[in-house]
Amino acid sequence: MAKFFKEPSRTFSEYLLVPGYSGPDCTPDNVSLKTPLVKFKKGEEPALSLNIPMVSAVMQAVSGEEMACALSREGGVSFIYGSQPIESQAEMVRNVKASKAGFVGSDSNLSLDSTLADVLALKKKTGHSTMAVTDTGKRDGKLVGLVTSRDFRESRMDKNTKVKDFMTAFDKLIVGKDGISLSEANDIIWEHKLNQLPIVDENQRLKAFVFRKDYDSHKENPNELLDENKRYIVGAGINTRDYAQRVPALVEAGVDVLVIDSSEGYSCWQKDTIQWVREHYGDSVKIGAGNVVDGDGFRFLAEAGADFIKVGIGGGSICITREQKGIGRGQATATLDVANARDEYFKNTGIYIPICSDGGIVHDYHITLALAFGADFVMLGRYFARFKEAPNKRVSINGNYMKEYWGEGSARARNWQRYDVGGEGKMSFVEGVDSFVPYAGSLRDNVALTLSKIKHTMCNCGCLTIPELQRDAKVTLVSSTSIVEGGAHDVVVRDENVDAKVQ
Ligand code: RVP
Repeated sequence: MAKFFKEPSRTFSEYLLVPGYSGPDCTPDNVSLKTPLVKFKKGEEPALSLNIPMVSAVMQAVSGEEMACALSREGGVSFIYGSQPIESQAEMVRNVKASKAGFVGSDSNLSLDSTLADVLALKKKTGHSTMAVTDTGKRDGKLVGLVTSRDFRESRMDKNTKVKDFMTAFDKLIVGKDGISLSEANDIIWEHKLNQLPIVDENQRLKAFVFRKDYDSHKENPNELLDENKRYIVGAGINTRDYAQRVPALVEAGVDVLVIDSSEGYSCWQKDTIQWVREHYGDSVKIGAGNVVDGDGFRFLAEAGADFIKVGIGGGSICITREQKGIGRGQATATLDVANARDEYFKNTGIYIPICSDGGIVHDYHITLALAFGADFVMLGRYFARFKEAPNKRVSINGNYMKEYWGEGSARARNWQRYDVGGEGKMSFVEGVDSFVPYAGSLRDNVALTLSKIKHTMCNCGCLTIPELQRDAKVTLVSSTSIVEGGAHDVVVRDENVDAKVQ
């Protein structure tokens, strides 16, 4: 007879936190959101930790280089999507590692023969008004000039004017030498009243820019997650097919942590992949695995040697796996079950394996609930896809800005390796949709607001750290009627339409 779970599986919206005692020290400023990213032995420190419990999803629409830098700056980690050729994924990792905190790789590049029309198109695409002119038109070419909005008058100039005729040429530029420190670069910026300083090597090849505004924000980023060389920490997704080629390329590019990206991870292929990594790199390469939704799946991947384990099947906002295949489990129940298995494993072995609740976070408080249910951090797709740093396109629909957001199992991404069950390597049916999400602006502003809510909730619960929340949180199931009670109810909420009728 099949095994039946006694309780229905539930999702985060069905729960609330019940406050605990808050003492005088229980203030948001005193809350630490530091959390382990990879496994560690009792009494030891993990080799990698996060300063905030958030990572961005292994998705084409979410985790590119700009997202990776922006999130690491705030204390989290992006996992660069693996559903692309090995070389381009490794290049993205290399670019993130090349953009030291405060030093930014040039994403807007022109050649001498580009035209004003090209300048305007590029500005529209990237939103940036500083453009490098290089001999190759690429980010690492020899720097021959710079174009900023001060160099042209759109209304007065012919769109076919060549960049070489209106750029500021190299000999008129003030540049920094490759290898200078951020504070030296900042001194030059201040001394010469610049908005940006191009950094070039001894062959005049462009290495990076330092922007005045970035220097200011760098100083304001106490949570920044950097390696020992002050470079951003970055992750990457891999699959269980081409790991023998992909992993070496990513490691060579400088990746800090890998994750096997799969919708269902309780499989021999994940074990083989982890084994291969251990045989070739020992413990020096960190690798997460998943996704699982119960203790059996957790124990299997723990024994296989995973450094962290992801939880969640079918809860993603763009995911239709449950409808298509009838597999999955409510995200709250899955997280709780796996967290219990993790705690049991820790008791028996002295090894703590962090777990990540992946998918289905709709409201900020769901993150706090996921942590209270035992997650060490959460992975988010929809949340980050809304931001300007995501690699997806911004479009205007009915006068509102939206961002495109599509699942890895959609016909658009065609990431069949994520849904691989062996056999022929192809996509048999879709498990994800193509959609839009409202554009929400910068990652920095939104993450700050989310963290502020998490910290306030933790204070209400009397908890100053994530382990305290995991240990002391009091959680209550809510009835559907009390969910209604939680929103504004029995009042007419003012909006423009109502206000217009008020005399
Ligand atoms: P969400 O944050 O709710 O948008 O969910 C993101 C998660 O959904 C991803 O981290 C991944 O686990 C899952 N996903 C990605 N693509 C698909 C799909 O096409 N079904 N699902």
